Amino acid sequence: MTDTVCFLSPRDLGHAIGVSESTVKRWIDGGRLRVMRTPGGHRRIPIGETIRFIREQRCDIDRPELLGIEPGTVESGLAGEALAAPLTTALEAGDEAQARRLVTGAFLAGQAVADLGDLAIRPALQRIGELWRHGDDGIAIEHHAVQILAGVLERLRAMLPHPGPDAPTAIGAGPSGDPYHLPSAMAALVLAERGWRTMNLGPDTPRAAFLSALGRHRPKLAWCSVCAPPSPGLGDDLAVLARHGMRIGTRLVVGGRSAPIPGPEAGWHRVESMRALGEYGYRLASLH
Ligand code: B12
Repeated sequence: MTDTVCFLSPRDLGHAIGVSESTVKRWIDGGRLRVMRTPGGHRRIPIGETIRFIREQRCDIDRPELLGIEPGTVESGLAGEALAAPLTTALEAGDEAQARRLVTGAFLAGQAVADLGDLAIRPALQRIGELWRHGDDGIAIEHHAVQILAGVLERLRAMLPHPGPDAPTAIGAGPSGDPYHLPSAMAALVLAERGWRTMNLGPDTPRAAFLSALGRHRPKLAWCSVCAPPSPGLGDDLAVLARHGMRIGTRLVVGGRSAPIPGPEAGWHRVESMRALGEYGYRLASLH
């Protein structure tokens, strides 16, 4: 997998995507691919940069193993809503490898992480969520599906380019008492894909811990993912986070199935989907 491949030579990238070494060198010298140089002056392409280029240019991948990608990943050609049904089947069967291949294949084909979340992962889990009513089996399948997808998201993250030194920072979490792991992890990934340096504090994060992370890192953006039925203290928590954010220059956005509607003085924005978060993040990152 990609964690074993960190850099590629122009020759290996050429082989991986079916072009000549000199074509890759031309792309590098023309600034289309960023590289590091070895002490001997040879060009080496970081894997995150390689994947970025492949996704943006919609390159065919002839030799996935050269990129550390497992065989079968790039063949499904499914994206968006079309991915939801096979993904559901893979998750119901507990077929981790197939779930990984499907999601990673769509990602490599250029599908935005936000669309993977809104159009494929969300509906697949919606269907899985119907199963818990059918007893222990359903609950086991649901728990396993979350574990599988958490691993898949982790893998996608490892395929993104490292944020540059000037990348803005975003920090986020699920509020106290909210156990949902995937939505906040997905928000982090969506923003990372848009060039943010992200820090996901995860589910069930106490307000004081969230505040402390904001104070320490002074991010440009904070997200809160509210998926469990809102606790009585949630309104207060969001107000305190938003006020603190305003003092230190952090914008707070709130999303998720149970996100409340903000009042006129709330000081935070509600964002409806991962796609909208990606767009918001993109706009905010380009403001100086
Ligand atoms: C996995 C899961 C669990 C797991 C979570 C495990 C974990 N560690 O994450 C566990 C087992 C803990 C669990 C528990 C319960 N669950 Co549950 N769960 C689910 C399930 C199957 C998937 C949720 C999920 O992760 N979805 C994937 C994410 C990515 O999708 P999403 O949450 O829809 O988020 C999308 C948007 O909301 C948005 N978004 C989310 N966050 C953010 C943040 C920002 C900033 C932005 C911009 C956007 C955004 O983008 C996402 C992608 O489109 C749902 C089914 C469903 N329909 O969603 C049920 C579901 C939510 N659970 C439900 C229930 C009833 C429960 C329990 C009460 C069950 C019980 N009897 O114990 C408990 C309550 C827990 C609690 N404290 O509230 C019901 C809720 C019904 C309702 N009307 O509220 C659902 C809908 C299942 C069902 N069909 O009935 N659950």
